[in-house]
Amino acid sequence: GHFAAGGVSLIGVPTDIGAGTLGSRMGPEALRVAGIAPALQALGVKVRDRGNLQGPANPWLAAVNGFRHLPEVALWNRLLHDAMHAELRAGRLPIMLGGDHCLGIGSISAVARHCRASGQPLRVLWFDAHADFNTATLTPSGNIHGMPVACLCGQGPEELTGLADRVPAMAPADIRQIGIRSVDAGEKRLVHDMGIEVFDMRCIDEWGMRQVMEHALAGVDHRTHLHVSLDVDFLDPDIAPGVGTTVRGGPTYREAQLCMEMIADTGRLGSLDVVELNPALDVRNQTAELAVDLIESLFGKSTLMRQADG
Ligand code: HAR
Ligand code: MN
Ligand code: MN
Ligand code: MN
Repeated sequence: GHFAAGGVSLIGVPTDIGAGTLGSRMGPEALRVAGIAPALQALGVKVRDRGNLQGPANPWLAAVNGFRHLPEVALWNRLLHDAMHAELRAGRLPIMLGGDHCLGIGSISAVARHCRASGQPLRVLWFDAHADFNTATLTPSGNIHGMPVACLCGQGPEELTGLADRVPAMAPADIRQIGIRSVDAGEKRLVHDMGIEVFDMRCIDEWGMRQVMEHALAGVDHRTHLHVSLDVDFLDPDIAPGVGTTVRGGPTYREAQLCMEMIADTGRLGSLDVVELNPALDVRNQTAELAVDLIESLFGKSTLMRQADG
């Protein structure tokens, strides 16, 4: 059967608690307005919209000991971890509608925990302009959306590293980063020291997206749980203006579609984050609509077209 045979569950997480720009709290509604649920239904996927989680407001404070809003970030992530884990246990494919990328901590903590319980190997594909590997001492901003991968690998405060059944929640060997083009100096050293496999924009330029994705998916087998964490700032800002931290020189529409199509071909997608979409900065919801296009490909839209043709 289809890899989403148990259906998908949409979990809205309307917060910008870890970001440096307000507005990604509106991401879940923008994705709904762009038609995420009917788009998946048209592909034969059963969709349950679980609505939005409710958490603390964004107090918009300065950093304390290197973190902005640590208690609130921890609470949102605990709520998300529990919601995501419940969906996975019920055999469904959760799609987290963010919200900023600090939410990757709760989401992927739940996925990693579920994989240990079910004996499945985990592969996280982290699509982003940024490495998101800062720590309290390295961060230039205190914004926790710049820290989720470090937290998942055990580098961070226990409120954020300890959401799953063990610390670190995830091994550095379980993640591949794709599209990276903005990394802070200290962060760069830590990513290297932790042995994270990074396919940066230069790799994509020199090898092409097909070879990059073949490398990023190498070793994925019939048991692997694939988690996709899609930070919308991965995309070139010319096609995706609705994000708070744009970085020039990202993948084109077709390069991004190829990523999603190659993931669909594995048949191993198990969970998804769509984060950093900021409708306050978008133009006529085009970035949300683009995200929905990519999600359609992730769920096999073009594969179905090929089958229909042949
Ligand atoms: N590296 C910068 C910082 O840590 C900017 C991080 C921006 N992060 C995101 N998510 N938008 O990838 O402050
Ligand atoms: Mn499962
Ligand atoms: Mn990110
Ligand atoms: Mn980013």
